[in-house]
Amino acid sequence: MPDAGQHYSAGQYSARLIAALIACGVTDLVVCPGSRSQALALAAAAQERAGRIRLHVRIDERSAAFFALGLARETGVPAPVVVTSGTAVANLVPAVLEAHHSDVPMLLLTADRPAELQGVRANQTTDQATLFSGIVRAARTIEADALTRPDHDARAAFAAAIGASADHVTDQDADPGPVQLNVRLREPLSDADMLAEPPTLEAPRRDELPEIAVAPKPGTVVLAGADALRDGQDPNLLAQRLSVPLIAEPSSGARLGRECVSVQLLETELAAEVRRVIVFGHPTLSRSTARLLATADEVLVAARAGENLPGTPLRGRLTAASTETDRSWLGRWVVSDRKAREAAEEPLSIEGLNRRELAKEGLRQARRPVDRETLVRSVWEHTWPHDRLVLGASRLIRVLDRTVTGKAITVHSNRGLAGIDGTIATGLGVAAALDRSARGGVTRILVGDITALHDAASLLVNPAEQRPRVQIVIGDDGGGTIFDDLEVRQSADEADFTRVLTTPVRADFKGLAEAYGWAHVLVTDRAGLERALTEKSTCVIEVRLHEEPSGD
Ligand SMILES: Cc1ncc(C[n+]2csc(CCOP(=O)(O)OP(=O)(O)O)c2C)c(N)n1
Repeated sequence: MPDAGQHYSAGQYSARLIAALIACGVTDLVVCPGSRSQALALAAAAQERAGRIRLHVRIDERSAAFFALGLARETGVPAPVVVTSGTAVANLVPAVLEAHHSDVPMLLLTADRPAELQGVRANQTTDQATLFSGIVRAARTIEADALTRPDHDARAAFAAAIGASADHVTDQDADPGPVQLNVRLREPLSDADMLAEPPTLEAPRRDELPEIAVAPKPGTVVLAGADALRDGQDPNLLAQRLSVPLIAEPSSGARLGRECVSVQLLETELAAEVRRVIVFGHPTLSRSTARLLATADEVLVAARAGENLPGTPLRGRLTAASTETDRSWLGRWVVSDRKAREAAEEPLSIEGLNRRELAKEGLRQARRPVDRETLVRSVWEHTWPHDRLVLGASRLIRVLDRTVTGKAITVHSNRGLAGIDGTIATGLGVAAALDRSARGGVTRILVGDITALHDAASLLVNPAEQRPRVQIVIGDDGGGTIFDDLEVRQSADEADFTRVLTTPVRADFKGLAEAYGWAHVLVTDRAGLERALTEKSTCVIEVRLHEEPSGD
C-alpha cells in the first residue's frame, strides 16, 4: 500500500517507515536501546521475527554506527541505525565522517522530541537536526505533525544514501554516503502491534556509469587506492589492456594479476619515467604514491562525485580505447618487481643437513618470534577469496602493503579518514554480512594494540546477539609504533615522545577478551601463529610482536 496521506501515530509511522525501508532493499538493521526511539526499535524487532531482516542490537551507538558501516561496506546496502535522542546521536559522528569520506551508504534513524519540547531545556533534547551538517548527503527532520508519508520518507532517504535520486533518474554526480532521518515523535511513543507489511514500491537504484575510453600512452601507471572497484570500475582490465603496471593498495580490491607490482618500485629509477597516472579509488598509504601524483605530467581520476584527487576527473567507467601490444614498459616493471622480491626473500639454507639437523632446524623456525612481516604474510596466506580481511590504520597495513604479493581477496579498511577508532566494530559488521552470505568464510580483523584498545567496547556483543565468525588479530608491539617513522622521533625528548605519541600500554588482553566473553589465544612464536590462523575459530588472537625480523 502506498502512503495514504493520513497522519500516523509514532508507532504506526515507525512501523511503516521500517517496512518501506525493507521494500527498498534493506536487509539488516542496527538498533540501540532508548525510549524516544522505542517504536523504530520494536518495529525492527517485529520485522526480524517475521523473517524479513536481520536485527543487530548494540548498546554503544558509536560501535553500532561502525558496525553498520562494516555491514554496508560488505553488502553495498545501507543498514539503518536506530538511536534515541541526545548524546546518543552525537556518538554516531565518527562513523558518519568515515562513511562520508569513503562513500559508504549509511542511514541514521534518529528519534527526536517534537517541536514544542525543543529549545526549552526538555530532558535529553538538543539540536540534533544540524549535528551532521556538511558530512551527510541529506539530513531531513520529520516533524511530529508531519508523520504522513513513511513510504516516501523511507524511499527518499534510502535513495540519497545509495547515491541515487528518488525519482529513478540516477544522479551520476551523487556518491553513496550517510543520510539522517531525524524523526520527531510525540507520545504515545509506540503501539502494541509494530509489524507493518512492506509496501510495493520501486526500489531506488544507481544506474551504471557510461564507459569512457582511455588511449594507450607511454609511461602510464595505474594506481588503485582503497575501494577501487566501486561503480563497476576494473583497474586490472584497464592495466592489462594498456599493458601498464598496476600499483594496488591492499584494500583496493585490485591487488592481483600479472600487471600488479610492488609500491616499492616507486622508490626506484622507474618512477622518474612515469608520465601519466590513472587513479582508481582513494590512495592514502604511501608517500611514494603521493609523490608520484604530485610529479606526473598527467593524472586521470576515475571519479566519483565527491572529493576527488587533484587531476582530471573522468566521470565514467574507464576502459581501454585499444589494446597496447608493446609490452616492454610493463615488462621492465615486472622484471624489477620479481628481482626485488627475490632479493627480499629470507635465505633458508637446509642444504647438506641430515634428517636430525633438518628436524632441529624446523623446530628452530617454529619457535622464532613473530615480527610484523611474518604476521602480515601469515594472515595474508591464510586468507582466501571466501574470507574477509579488515585492516586497522596502523603500521601493519603499511607493512602489508610493502610485503605481500597479489591475491584475489576482499580487504576492507576505513581509509576515508584513516581513524583508528571503530575498527573492531567495522570488522564485526563485515563479518556479520559475510556470515549472512553463507560463503563459509572467516573475517580477520588485523589491528595494532592501541587500535584494539581504542575500540575495546565494541567487543560487547549481547548474549542474545549472534557472534559472527571472526578472528581479531592484535599485533602487540607495545604502543603506537607507527610514530617511529616521524622525523621528530630523532630530535624529540625520548621520554616525552614515548609518553605523548607512542603511548605504550600494558593491557591484559586475555582478561579484556574474557570479560566480553571472547576466547583468547596468546601467540608468541611462528608455530603458534600458524596454529591459531589455521584453526579459524572465533577468538581474539594476541600476537606478541618481536621488533625486527629475527634471524635467530
Ligand atoms: C581516532 C584516531 N585517533 C588517533 C589517530 C592517530 N593514530 C594513528 S595510528 C595511531 C596508533 C596506532 O597504534 P597501534 O594500533 O598500536 O598500531 P602500530 O602503529 O603500533 O602498528 C594513532 C594514535 C587516528 N588515526 N585516529
